[in-house]
Amino acid sequence: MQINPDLFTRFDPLGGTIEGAPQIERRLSDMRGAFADEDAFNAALAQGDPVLYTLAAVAPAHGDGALHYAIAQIAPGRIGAEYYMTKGHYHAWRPAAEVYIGLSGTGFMLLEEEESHESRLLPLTPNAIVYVPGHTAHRTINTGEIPLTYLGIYPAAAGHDYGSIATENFRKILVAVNGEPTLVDR
Ligand code: PAN
Ligand code: ZN
Repeated sequence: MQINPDLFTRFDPLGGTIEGAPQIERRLSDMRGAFADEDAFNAALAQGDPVLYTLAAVAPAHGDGALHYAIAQIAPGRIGAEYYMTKGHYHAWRPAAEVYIGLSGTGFMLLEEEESHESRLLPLTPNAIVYVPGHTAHRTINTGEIPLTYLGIYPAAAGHDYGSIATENFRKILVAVNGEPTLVDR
């Protein structure tokens, strides 16, 4: 049966897919400027252009008050010492909050409040729920050995502002120090 995810669908927490939702890919080449170690980024890109994460979004059109949601899956890996992660964004409509639910794998969410620049690092694992307040840049990071999969639910009106992250990146980076995820200044 062809599923129309407008009112009902099913997802695969290991595959990161949602029935009826198209899946988009973000490759290493889409991430220029995101990772702190530019030499490591260029060296990795010279070896190939792997998919770093996929995103399957459902965007029902139900007018004011509608919600959208997406399942993302980040591959395990690192660029230099920095773990594979998402581009990260603010919501274009800054007051829009988001709820993240961990489905499989092990990782973190890095939050950065726009005015204070205060950073928060919160675990994202199965059974974890992370609330992302409005006015807060958010990025997801896979620190594990297997894909990290999670669900995000956000107002349809939120929109994605990637430009602000592209011009001014997160102030903190999550790197492996003696094999342990460690938050340090960029
Ligand atoms: C998530 C993100 C997902 C991919 O659904 O879109 O984690 O990250 P980027 O959008 O930063 O590439 C979300 O926060 N939506 O608002
Ligand atoms: Zn978001």
